[in-house]
Amino acid sequence: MRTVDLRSDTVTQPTPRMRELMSKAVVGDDVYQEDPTVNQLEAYGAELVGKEAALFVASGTMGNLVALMTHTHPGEEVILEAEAHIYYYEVGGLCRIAGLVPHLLPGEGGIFTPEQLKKALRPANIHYPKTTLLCLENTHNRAGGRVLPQGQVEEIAEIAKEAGLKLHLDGARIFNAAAASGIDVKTLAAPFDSVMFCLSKGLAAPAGSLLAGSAEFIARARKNRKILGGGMRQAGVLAAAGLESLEVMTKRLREDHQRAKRLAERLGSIPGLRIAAPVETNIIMLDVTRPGVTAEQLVQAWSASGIKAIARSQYGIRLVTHYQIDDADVDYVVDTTSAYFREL
Ligand code: TLP
Repeated sequence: MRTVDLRSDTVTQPTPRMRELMSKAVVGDDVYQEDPTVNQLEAYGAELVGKEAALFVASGTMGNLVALMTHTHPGEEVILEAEAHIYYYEVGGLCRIAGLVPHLLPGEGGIFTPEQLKKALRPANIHYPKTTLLCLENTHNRAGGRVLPQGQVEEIAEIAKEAGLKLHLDGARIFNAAAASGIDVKTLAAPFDSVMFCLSKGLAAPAGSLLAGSAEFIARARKNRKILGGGMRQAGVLAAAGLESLEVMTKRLREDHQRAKRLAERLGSIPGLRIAAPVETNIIMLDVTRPGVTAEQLVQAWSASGIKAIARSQYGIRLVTHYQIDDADVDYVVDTTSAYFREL
C-alpha cells in the first residue's frame, strides 16, 4: 500500500546526498567551537539571514527558548500572537524555564495590528512586569502556514523598538515565507534582533535549527544553549546535512506550495470538505463540513489507506506537503477522499 505522510514537513527523511555528506563530514568538539562543519553552517546561515553570527541548536524549540532566555530576565513580559508556536506548542518553556509572563494578542492570519500593540504597551508602573521582548512567527503555523505581511511586520517592529523592546522571529519556515512572497530572507529577518530557522522541516535535515543575531547576542546564547544541555560535540555530522538544506533544499520549496494549492483546491471541491484558510505555503487547514462526520473519522479512514494526517480539532485537519509528496500522492489522496465521501 502507498504511504502518504501529510502530518508535517518534519517527517522528511534526509536525502541520499545528505547521507553521503554526513558520512564524510570533518568534525571536532563543537563545545570548543572546533567543529569545522558546524562553524561553516553557522557562518553560512548567519550570512543568509543577514546577521553577524548564528548558533546551531538541536531543535526549533531549543532555538526559540535560547532566544527568550538571552533577550530577557526571569519575571519579564513577552508579547506574542495568541496562537504562537512558542506559546502553544513549546511545553510552556517560556514560563517554566525562561520565567517569562506571556502577553497574548489575538491576531488575524497570524499577526496582530500595530494598534493592538500600542494598546498592549503599558507605561512603567510599580504593579507591572517589565516588557522586554516581542516575538512574531513567519510563516505562522496555526494560521495555516500564512506569510506575514511585511509592511505590517515593519510597522510593528518600529513601535516595539521605540518602546525599547527586543524582537525575535520564530522563522521555523522562513524559507517558505521567502519562496511564497518573493521577498528574500534577509529582508524578512531585518526588523528582528534574532531569528530562529529550522533545517529539519521542509529542508529535510535529520535534526537541527539555527539561531542568528548579533555576535554579542550569539556569544550569550551559546552559554544558554549549554545550560539546556545543547552543547553537541561532534555535531558536524548533522551540520553537513544542514548545509545541504540551505544550499539545495531551500530552492525547491515552491514545488511544495504548488502541490499544497492543488491538493487544497481539489479537496475543497469535494462536498463535505472546506478549506479553512488561504493556502499560501505548504500547510492546508481542512474542515469537515459533512454532518455526522468528524475529523478523527476521516483521519481513521485515510489511515486505512496509508494516508497519515492529524486532526487538530473536532472538525479540523492539518495537512502539510514536503519533498516526499509528489503529484501521484496528491491524486491518490483526492481519489481516496472522494471515494470515502461518495460511499458514506
Ligand atoms: N512545529 C511542529 C509541531 O511542533 C507542531 C510541526 O509539525 O509543525 N516554530 C514553529 C513555527 C514550528 O512549526 C515548530 C515545529 C517549531 C517552532 C519547533 O521546532 P522543533 O519541532 O524542531 O522543536
